[in-house]
Order: sequence, then C-alpha cells, then structure tokens
Amino acid sequence: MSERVKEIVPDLIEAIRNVLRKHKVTFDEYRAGFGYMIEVQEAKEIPLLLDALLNSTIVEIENETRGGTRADIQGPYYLDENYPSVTDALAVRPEDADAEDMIIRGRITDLTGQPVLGATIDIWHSTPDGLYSGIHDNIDRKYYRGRVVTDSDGRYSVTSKTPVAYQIPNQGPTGALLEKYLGRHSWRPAHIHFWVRSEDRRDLINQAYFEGGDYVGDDCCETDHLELVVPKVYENGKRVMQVNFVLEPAYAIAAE
Ligand code: MBD
Ligand code: FE
Repeated sequence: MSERVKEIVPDLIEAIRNVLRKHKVTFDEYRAGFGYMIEVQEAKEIPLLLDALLNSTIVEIENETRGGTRADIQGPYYLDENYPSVTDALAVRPEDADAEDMIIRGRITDLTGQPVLGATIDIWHSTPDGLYSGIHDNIDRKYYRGRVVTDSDGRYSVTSKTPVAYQIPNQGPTGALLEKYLGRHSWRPAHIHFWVRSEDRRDLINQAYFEGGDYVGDDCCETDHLELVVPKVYENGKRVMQVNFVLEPAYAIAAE
C-alpha cells in the first residue's frame, strides 16, 4: 500500500494545485473550502460526500477489468459487523407493515453458466420512507439488512418491503453542495444494495433498481451502471425483484 500511496498522493496533490492555479483561488476562498470540510466532518458526512462524488469513478475503473456482472457503487451505509444472518426474510420495521411487499430473488452463476452454490449475499436497503437502519433516526440495524446464502442451484430468495427513491440527507453539507452550490438534485433512484462473496470468485458489489422508477438514469451519485434495472413484475401483490449475478473467478484480478 505504501508504494501506491507514494505513487498516487503526489499526483493527487498536484492535480488539486493545478485547479487552484487555474482558477486563481484566493485566500478567502481557500478558507471557505476549509470551513466546508470542517462542516462535513462535524456532520459525519465524510463517507456520504466521498461516495456521492467519487465512488462511481472507482466503479468505472473496476469495471474495466470485470467479466460477468458489472459492479456498482457501495455507498456509505453498509454495516460490516454483526451482519444479521437470515434465510428467507429481512426484518421489517413494525410501522412498515402496510408498505408494499417485495421478494428479492435470483440466481448466481459463473462465467460458464454453472450455478454458484454457497455464495453469501449481504443485502441492504432503505426503509419504505428512505432511511437506513443503523444510520438514521436510531432505527435498529436489524431491519432491512441480512445475509442470504445460495442453494445448490445457485438460487436465493428473501422477502422485504419495497424502498422508495432516496434523497440523500439534504439538510447537511453534502446536500447543500449538490443542491444549493452546484444546482443539482440530491436524489438516488430507489435501489437495493448487494455484496456477493464466494470462495475463489471475485467479490461483487452491486445495486438493483426499479424499472420506471423516479431518478432511474438520473442518479445524484452519477452511477450509470444500470445493468440491474428490474422490470415491474408482481406476484400475488408482491413486487418481485429478480436479480441474477454472474461471478468471475478471483484470479481475474491477479491476471490483469
Ligand atoms: C445511498 O443510499 C447510497 O446508496 C449512496 C451511494 C449514496 C448515498 C446514499
Ligand atoms: Fe443506498
């Protein structure tokens, strides 16, 4: 890592310096930028700001070397400890009982079309009113998060409640940058996050979107890797999100 730091950081600093030079940034402007960074820190929005602005570029770079299903951004709200282990249902917050039911299911195969069994898939998404458990409003982290494992045919299936288009907290500095200072919006299309892991295969972080949903293709986080836009299908009143993944071998990374 330290070799990479020596390679990357001087270039990064020089790139920033060139922007400062190009725009002849003044001392007052420099201090204003400084103040903005402190606001971001105080609002605990460093992960949100970085992921909103830069995660899509990391994904773009990663996808240059990917076979199988392309990756999408991770976003700031994955919780990596004590991930609730579930078989067939994500925990639903009691007050969301009347929200639309959703089934997330699919199949994982390898590049040759063979099923990938025993893969774990960490799934996380917002409440039906656009909040993340463990992050916002003291919602217990057990809700809308869970790990499923694929069966011998590579299949998984889990029930939950349909999330909505998600507005990143727009009262904070990240929302202010997008909306007030840059004149953009701060919405993401409704989405479900996935982190797929299987021994000897390259990890895949991905998201599924809802066809026809608001902001699909107009994401404030500038993802345009909309490979997983799922058609509007209902089964017994439940929205079915059929999300399949194709995993490539782990050595594909080393082989670059
Ligand atoms: C999210 O829910 C998200 O997925 C990303 C990438 C950024 C902000 C909020
Ligand atoms: Fe998200």
